[in-house]
Order: sequence, then structure tokens, then C-alpha cells
Amino acid sequence: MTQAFVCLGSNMGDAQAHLAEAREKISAMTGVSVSEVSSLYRTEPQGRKDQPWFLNQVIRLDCDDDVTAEALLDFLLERERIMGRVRDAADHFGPRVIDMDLLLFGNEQRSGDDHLILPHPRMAQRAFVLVPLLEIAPELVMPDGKSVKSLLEKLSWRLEGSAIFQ
Ligand code: PH2
Ligand code: MG
Ligand code: MG
Repeated sequence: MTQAFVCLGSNMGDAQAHLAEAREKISAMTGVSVSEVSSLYRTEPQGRKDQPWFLNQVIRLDCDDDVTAEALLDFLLERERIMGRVRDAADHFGPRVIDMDLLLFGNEQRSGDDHLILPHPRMAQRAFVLVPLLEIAPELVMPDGKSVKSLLEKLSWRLEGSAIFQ
């Protein structure tokens, strides 16, 4: 069994419903179960400020031994597409119906030769990822040995209720 972590995000339409649908779709994957879910956080947009705030959540997946990181990534991208996600190559950080980002897959590290980069290349800079991740995995350590807690301590951010400013 391998534990994976996925960050869900939405800032278009009924974001809460989109996150619920995403969890439902992911738990339908053969050999994968959703074993932990964080709270929902309202988060200040990163990368591009002139867009609505996001709703973000991190979930933990228990993956059977025959589920690979590539298969999980392909499944997530296909579910994004089914849910109506339109990719705009020129607007990598813009508004989206649903985003399902694979953060970690056990201790695997990938350089991106096959589109898959692990750990997720931007997670260490994002409080909207690290805060919900720590909520469900407070002792989690990255494949390079750094604690997730130490990554968050390097960032400038604040929590007000369930809102994350960064
Ligand atoms: N996703 C992005 C870009 N910026 N900002 C927040 N707060 N939450 C996101 O999920 C997010 C973002 C691209 O995937
Ligand atoms: Mg994504
Ligand atoms: Mg993303």
C-alpha cells in the first residue's frame, strides 16, 4: 500500500460541490480509497491575483500496490477533463472549475520526463497546500527528509478562521 496526497481546488461556480464531486470520482478508481480529508479552506489566489478566491482541500489516498503514480495522475487529469476543466496553455494559474494536483506518492521522486513531477514542484511555496496537508498529516516528511512543518515555517502567511492569506 502507498499513501498519496492530492490537493483539490476550485474557484468557479459551486466550488464546494466541485470538490465533493472530485472526491467521489477519485474514490471510484480501482485500488484507490480516500482515507483522510482536510477541512475546506478559502484561499487567496497565488500566481495571479485578479481572480476569485479558491476553495482548497487536501485528501489522503490509500493506493494498492498495483496502482502507479502515472496511472493515478492520468486518472486525475481525465476526471478534471470530464468535470469540464478547460486548459488554457497561456493562463497556467487562472480560474478553474476543478484542479486535482498530485502532491506526493509515497516517497517517490520524479523529474518530469513523463510529465510527472514528484513531489509537486510548487507545493513547498504554497500555504494553501501545506496548511491542509499538515492538518491531516502533522508529522509528514518529504522524500528529501525535510518536514512539511519546516516548509510552512519558511512562508509568510496567516489563517483567519478558515481563510488562508498569502
Ligand atoms: N491553483 C493554481 C494557481 N493559484 N491559488 C490558490 N489559492 N489555490 C489554488 O488551488 C491555486 C492558486 C494553479 O493550479
Ligand atoms: Mg493541476
Ligand atoms: Mg494546481
